[in-house]
Formats: sequence, C-alpha cells, structure tokens
Amino acid sequence: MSTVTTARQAEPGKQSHVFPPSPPQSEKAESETMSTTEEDDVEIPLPPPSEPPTKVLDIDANTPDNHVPRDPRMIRLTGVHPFNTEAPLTTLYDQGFLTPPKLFYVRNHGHVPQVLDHEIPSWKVSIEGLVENPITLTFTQILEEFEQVTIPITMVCAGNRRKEQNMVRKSQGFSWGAAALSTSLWTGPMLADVIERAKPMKKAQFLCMEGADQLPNGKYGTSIRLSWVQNRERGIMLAHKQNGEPLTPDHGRPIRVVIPGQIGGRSVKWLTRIILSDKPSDNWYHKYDNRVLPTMVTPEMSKKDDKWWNDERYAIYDLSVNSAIVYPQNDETLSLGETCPEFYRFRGYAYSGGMRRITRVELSLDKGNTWELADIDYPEDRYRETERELYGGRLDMASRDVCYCWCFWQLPIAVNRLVNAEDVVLRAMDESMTIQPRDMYWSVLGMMHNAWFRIAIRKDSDGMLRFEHPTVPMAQPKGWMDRVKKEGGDFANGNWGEKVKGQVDDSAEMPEPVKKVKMTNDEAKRIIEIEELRAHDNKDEPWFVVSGEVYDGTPFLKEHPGGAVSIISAAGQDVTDEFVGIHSESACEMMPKYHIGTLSPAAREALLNSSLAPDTSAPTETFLNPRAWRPSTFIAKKQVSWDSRIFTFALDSETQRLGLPVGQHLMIRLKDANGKTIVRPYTPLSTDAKKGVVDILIKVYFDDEKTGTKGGEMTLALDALPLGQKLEFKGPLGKFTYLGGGQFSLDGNPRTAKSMAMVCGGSGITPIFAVLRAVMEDPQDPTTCFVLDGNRQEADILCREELDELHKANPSKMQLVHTLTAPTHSWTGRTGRIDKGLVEEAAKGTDLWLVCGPPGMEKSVREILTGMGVQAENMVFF
Ligand SMILES: Nc1nc2c(c(=O)[nH]1)N[C@H]1C(S)=C(S)[C@@H](COP(=O)(O)O)O[C@H]1N2
Ligand SMILES: [Mo]
Repeated sequence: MSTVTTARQAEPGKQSHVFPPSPPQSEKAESETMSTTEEDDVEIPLPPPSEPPTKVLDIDANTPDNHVPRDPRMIRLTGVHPFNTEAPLTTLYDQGFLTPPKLFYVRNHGHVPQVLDHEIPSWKVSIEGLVENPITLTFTQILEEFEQVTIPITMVCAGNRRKEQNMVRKSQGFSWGAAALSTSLWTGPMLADVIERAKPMKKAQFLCMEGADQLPNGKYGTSIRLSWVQNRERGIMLAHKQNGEPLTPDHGRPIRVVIPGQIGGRSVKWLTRIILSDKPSDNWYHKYDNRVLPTMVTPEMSKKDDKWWNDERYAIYDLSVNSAIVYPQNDETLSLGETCPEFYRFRGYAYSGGMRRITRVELSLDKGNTWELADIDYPEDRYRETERELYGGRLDMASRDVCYCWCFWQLPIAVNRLVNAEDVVLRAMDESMTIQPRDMYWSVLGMMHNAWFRIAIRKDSDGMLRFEHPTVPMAQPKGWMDRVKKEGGDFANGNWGEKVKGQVDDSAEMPEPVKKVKMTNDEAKRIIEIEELRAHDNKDEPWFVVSGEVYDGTPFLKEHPGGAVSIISAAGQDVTDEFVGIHSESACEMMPKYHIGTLSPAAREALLNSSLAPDTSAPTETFLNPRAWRPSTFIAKKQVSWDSRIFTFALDSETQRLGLPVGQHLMIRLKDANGKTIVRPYTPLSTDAKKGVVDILIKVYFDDEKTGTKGGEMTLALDALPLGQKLEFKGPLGKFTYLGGGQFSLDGNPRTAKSMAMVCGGSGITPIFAVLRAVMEDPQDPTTCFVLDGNRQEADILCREELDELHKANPSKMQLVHTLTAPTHSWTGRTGRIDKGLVEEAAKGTDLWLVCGPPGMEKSVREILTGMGVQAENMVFF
C-alpha cells in the first residue's frame, strides 16, 4: 500500500473531488439557508459556482431556441438544432459531483418552449385520467401547498456511450459520447404527494406524463408505473430548482419530473399533464423511443413489424450498471523520460440503475484475465449524515439508504506496467452482483451500451505512451474505434478489432506444405549440354530445367493448367524457383513423365552465368519479359487494413508500362531473411495504363502462435521488405487474356462471352478484378458480369470499395454478391460458403466462368460446375 500512497503524492494532477469543492455560492439566499443550520457542521457537496450564461449564442439566433442562453462548451451532436449536447468528458468530470446546469447534458427532441417570467406562477399541471379528483395545479400551488425536498440525483440518457455502438453498426440514434449524464441537487415536491391530491383510482397502474414541447409526432410523453411513484423510497419528484437555481429553459423550465435510477427519457421536462391509466403511455415517443429491441431485430424488421415496438418488455426503465474512464483522457500522452512519475492515477465515474449501489470497480491490464480493485468514492453518502434545509427544501437523504447518484473511482497504476500493456479495460458491479458485460449488445436504437470501457495504449516512437478512448464526440483525434475501423479491424474478433498477433484467416490460401516428391525418372540417364538445351528454346519443343534436371514440356503444352505460355516462356531456362514456388505436390508427381536427362556441370554453370548476366538491353516500352527475371525497386507501401497492404514497385523509367495483358499474371521472386528464394504469382491492382510503377495488393498471412501454423512465406517476406530493396518480376503468364468487348483468348484461341460469372475468395479477387474492371470501365463493352466473392469476415473483403464503385456505376452490367463464413451480427448480406445455390444464381446466361480463390474453394466450385454440366472449356481457374 505504501507505493499507492507515493503514487498519489507523486501525481501532480488536481484533486477534483475534495468537498466542499467550491465555497463561493451564487448570489442568493442559500447562504442564509446554510447559516440557519450552523449547529450542523457536516460538510456536504455543494455545486460549483454557477455563473449561468446570459447571452444567446449567435449559433442559436436563427433557431426556435433563440431565447435560450447557453454555454458554448457544450458539444452539439445533432447539428445546431435541436439542442442535444454533452460537455467534454473532462470538463464534466472536473466540475465534481454536481454539474452546473449549463454543463449538464441536454436532450431536446425539438425546440425549447419559451416561458416568460411572468407566466411561471400560473403555469399549469393537470392530473387527469383514472383519478377520483381530477385537478389542475398551478406552479405556485405546487411550490406552496406541498412539502419541498432537495435531493441529489444523477440523470443519464439511455443513449450514453452510443457512439461506440454506432461505430460497430449505425443505430437509429445520434452519437453520444460518455458524457450523457450529469448530477444536480433538485428541489420540489415528491410526486407521490402531488398525485395523492387527485385520488388515484384502484385500477390506475401507470402514470403517463406529457411536456409542452410540440414535436413532429405530437407532444413529448411517456409513462412509468404508478406504484413506483407512490413508493417514496424511489424519490420520484417534480423539480423547479436545479442546484438551487430556477430551472433553465433547456432543463424543463419551469417544472419537470426527475426520476432517480431510471433513464433520463422518463423524466419529462416542461411538464403540463399527468394522466393516470391502466395502460402504458400511447405517446409516439414512449412507443418508438427508449427501447432495447432484441439484437437480431434489424432496422428493416423493426420498420416492417410494429409488434417490436408494442412489446413493453423492451421498454427501458431502470438504468444498467455502467462506468467510464475519464483520465487519462483521449490522446493524453505520458512521456517515459526521467520526469515520468512512477504511477499514473486512472480516474472515472460509475453508476447503476434502480437505485442500486456500485459495489466494485475493476480494471484490467491484460484484457480481462486479471483485475484490480479501484477505490470508490460516494459523495452522495455525505448528504445522509445531515438533515437540513437547502434551497428551500428539506435535504432528504438521511432516511434514504438507496443510491441516486454516480460515484467516482480511482486507481494508481505503475507506469512500467502500462508500458507493457496494450490496453486498460474497466468494469463495474452493483449490489445485485450485476457486472458490466465484456461484449456489446447492439440494438436498433443503440441504447444502454454498457460493455467494458476500454482505453488503448499506443507507444509512440519518441518514447511516449498515448492513450486512446474508444470514441470522442465530434472531435479529433477520434479514438481507437475509428482507428481500428480504418485499419479494417473487426470489432467482434475478440480483441476489440485490434490485430490479434498471429491470427490466421482459415479460408486463406495458405501455401501447401511442400513435401519432397521425386520428380525424376531413373531411366532418363542422358547428360545434356548447354547447346542442346538452347536448341529447345522454342515453342514447338520447349525444354526447361528444374534443379539441374531437364524436362521436355512438349507433351504437356495442351494440358498445362497455366496454359501453353507458361511452358513456352520457360523454354531453355532454369525455372527452379518458379516451379517450386507455384506447383503442388501432385503437379510434382507428374514430372517424371517429362524428365529426359540431367544437365552437365558445365551446362549448369553456363546457364547460371547467363541468368546472372546484367540486363543491359535498351529500355523497352514495357517492363515485363516472359523469359527473364526483371529487377524492380520497392518504393512504397500503403496499409489498407491490418493485414493487407498495397506495395508499389518502380519500373525501369517513369514512362514505362508494365506490359501485362488483362487477365494475365506475373511472378514475383525474392529471397527471404534466411536467403531462401520464394516465387509466387500475383495480379497487380494497377492497370497496364499506369506508367512508371506497378501496385500490388498483398494480404499478409501471419504466423499463428496459438496453433503453431506457419504464415505465408511470401507475404511475410514481402511485409518485412525494407523500402528501397529490389526484387524480381517475370511474366506475363496465364492462358486467359481479356481482349475487351467480350472477346478473350483462352489457350491461344480467340472467343467471345456475353456474360461472365466471376467466383472468387480472399485475394483471389485480384485477377478477377482486373477483368471486371476492364469490362466495367469500357462503356462500349456489353458484357455482363456476376461477381460472387466469398470471405471469412467483412474486414477480409479485398477491393471492397473498388467493387462497390464499379457496381454503382454499372448497375445493369454488374451483379455483386458477397458471402461471409464468419460474419458478425452487423453483417446483413449473404452468409456461408460459396455453395451450389449461390453458383446456380450466378449461372443465368453465363457462358464463361472465371474462378480464383483458395484451393479448397476452387475445388468445390469445379465440382459444382461440372455437376451442372458446364464444359471445362468454359471454366478458367487462375
Ligand atoms: N418534454 C420533454 N421531456 C424530455 C425530453 C424531451 O425532449 N422533451 N427528453 C427526454 C430525454 S430522452 C432525456 S435523456 C432527458 C434529458 O434531460 P436534460 O435535457 O435535462 O438533461 O429529458 C427527457 N425529457
Ligand atoms: Mo434520453
């Protein structure tokens, strides 16, 4: 514990919750009130100086609220009007336990009713419905004929923290940060006393209320249970003073309802009517607002079927347990230099609903594996120690053992532990042992978000820790949720969307483990000299070399899945690297058939020397050479998601084009850190019209430490490649070329297609996309395309924006279907693998199938197509 004490002393930040925080009271007679109880020297929390704004802001001048003075610090979440605002989180917190009205969050569904001073005494509140004695009380009566109490109550909008939900999936609600809550001392009569006057009938069960604000769907109204009102322990009251001052226009001037422990939406402002009923309120705002519909109900479902809104089980009353970290604030930094304190004191708020007390607040530095208890301070308790007059009401907490207010927590954490943590998560528990959940419960209205509050810790290169809040309302920088989203992270990945070290996409095209397969024929004992090999450097009888062994490709020219070109371009060459790089075990098993002999040592040497010869040829119009590896410099890398990047490589000159026909691919060769040569085929993202550079989209397959699965050799090597490094390209390769206007060539034969189906998965999109783009970007091209793209999760969809754009621009030429095997609940598209049903959907009018994806996917699509009677000549597998 001694370290903790040190930490508190070391921490220079100000103590914002020392009470009483603010001796200077605003003008009025309150000081008198206090002096009458001088014998009672218990210190209670009193509000900070109020200094109410007197000026109508320019921004409000042209709105119906041009009569309401406001504080410019309030953050407007729904534009200029209506006024839905919260204070910056730290500003709110720094006020202490009680929030001045001008910084108290505001939720106005419409304009603020204008009530002039002289109209207030005669303001009327009617009590009607199932009462024996319907009455209308004036404001003056309510003040004078009922006992007045003063109670501290925290109000919270059901939408508090909604921005976090909206980041995951847009809800039908605007983006509150974590400051849609505030606390004040409220003065007025208990609503139970007022109701009694009207003599409720036995069958009255609900208390409906209505405000004076005229809204698009009628007046604002809602209801609560009458029994709750009658239970004085629940503290449900009418209030005409907030922190000792008459209500401000935004908070319900001249009178409102205040309900402890329940969402703010039930506390009607500008109160005019109370109706007792045997049914809940039929007000539009009661029915269509402040509800948590089941998570699987989509906005469309809720629109179609009114039953979701008529179900009282989904209406929110009690608040739920919730908490937030305030300090460190978003983008706060901590430099780790010599001046760095040993401890950083984390601080924030917590609250629960139904008047339940927060009984523990816990923080974790290891994503919830282990937790530490924070200190909790309950300023509300200080009011229980005294009974006195305050603001013209009896301070009425001494006999109450329930909790109406927020509390504060703090925990000093050793900075060296923060250095080693990726984040800090927070959760609170209340006295019903209800604990905040780890995961979000998303619903149509985006309400009651109370999952663990998480702060990400980033390590800046200059030796600083930088803290990120999940979201920040209307401000920059926007917090980790925005960052994760931009990185393409999936919030449902179990790690708040952050990259999980070693995470592997199970539908990925992982390179198959290369087993040693014997490729030679023991009968082929011929020794071949370099002259003989060179004599077969032609397209009629192409010989090629793999690992010093010579093969005759002639019998395989027709059958080679990569087309004759790939064999012809290998003629007379040592193609060991690319052969090993791209061929499967079963391909290797076929090789003994074509083995004709072994190169002599001299021939080996000659071949090696010729391939090492510097490329001195004059600059050509296009970069690629099908018969030579061409060097290129890695000049730029752009991160498009946590595992995908666009690599840019320089061509020989700024005016040179790559020279890759649409539909063909190229090969990349490089040496990894261990000196091992790796070769893989790729289709660039940039078009062949691009000069000077080539862009290649690469999805990196990381090692999976958990399962011990190795990542992608090539993609990991590329990812580790330093800028300025050279690697090599060779190509073009491929049996398919799209010529434009529906014309293509397959295995050298010119043909045409009216309609193409493009089936792909993972990074298989890249060759497909090249063809699709050629079709879609040419307005003269009448070909139609059906794109069927299968992935694991939404974040794995490559070229998504590009696809959407092509689709948008060509609604009649292009159909686009995404399907996910592991979607999150926010996904509304197709789910499951690419199966027969989907393939059949794509088959309408299709005369050419282009397929590219992981081996498993290609295999099953081939089976489906064959089963459907599609001829092999109409299928292209890349
Ligand atoms: N008449 C009326 N009462 C109302 C509202 C409203 O728009 N009109 N908004 C409700 C909602 S949703 C909330 S959260 C609280 C907000 O109270 P505040 O603006 O004083 O913070 O008022 C509630 N009472
Ligand atoms: Mo609200």
